[in-house]
Amino acid sequence: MIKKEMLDALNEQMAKEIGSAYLYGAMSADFSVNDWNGFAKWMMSQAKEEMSHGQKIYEYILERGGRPVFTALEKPQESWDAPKAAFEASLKHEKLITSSIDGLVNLARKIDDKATEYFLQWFVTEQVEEESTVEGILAKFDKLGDKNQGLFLLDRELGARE
Ligand code: OFO
Repeated sequence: MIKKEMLDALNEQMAKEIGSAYLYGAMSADFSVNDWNGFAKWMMSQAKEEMSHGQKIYEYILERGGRPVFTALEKPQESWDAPKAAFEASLKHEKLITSSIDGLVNLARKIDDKATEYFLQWFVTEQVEEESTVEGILAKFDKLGDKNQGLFLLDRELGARE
């Protein structure tokens, strides 16, 4: 059975992953109401992915004989000044999530919970990918400068995400 300290930390992380889904859902809504339908689709896919991250932790907790606990989530911001600002906020958020995952790995090591340390490796790798994807998108925004036509093309490109 998993130790309480680790269980509590995993439950907190589950809330953070679902909180990421909340944030990206709010970004998707903001894009939609501003007619950036490609960005909206991309962000909604991201929100769904975050829900699946929460689900992974949920299942792991159950597997280890613990109880997944759903806590209240903070209301996310509702609107952003421009599409790029939302992606910048997303990168900032992912960096926080990365340090949160790193903290969990450190805790698993400290209490010698090898199973959880191994379980968390998937998240460590995933965070590298998450940060790099958003950094790549931001690099494209930078290349556009203030050219509106480019922004429409980027909106279309991101809208191709499944
Ligand atoms: Fe779950 O990777 Fe983003 O937050």
